[in-house]
Amino acid sequence: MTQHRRLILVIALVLAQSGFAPALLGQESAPAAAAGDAIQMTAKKYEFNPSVITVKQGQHVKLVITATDRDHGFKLAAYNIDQRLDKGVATPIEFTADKAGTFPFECSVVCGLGHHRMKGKLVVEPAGAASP
Ligand SMILES: [Cu+2]
Repeated sequence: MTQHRRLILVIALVLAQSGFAPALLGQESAPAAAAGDAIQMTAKKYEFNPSVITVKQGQHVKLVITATDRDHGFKLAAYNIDQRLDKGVATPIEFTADKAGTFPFECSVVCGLGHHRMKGKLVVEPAGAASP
């Protein structure tokens, strides 16, 4: 190995440690898209976590929900969403939050005695509201 190649290797290693590796090497992990980040959620008897989701009107929302203890469902009637959540599967649910307001969501797969109280809410802040 020539001195020159060794230098390039060292630079590559330094970049790799500072987080530039994926860009440098064109690797698999998708870069985090600032505005369009997925919101990770879990569902279990008898709650969603988080149970309150706040987004901005007009935002493209991507939820990724994993049911951890058994099958559940995610029903957000205001946005015509009713998605089954199979146990252990990270299930993506995407929509554009075009309506402002507070909208309830709930489990849509009967999962036990507490099923009816397995709920949460989506808060869509109106466009033009105070923002940083
Ligand atoms: Cu349920």
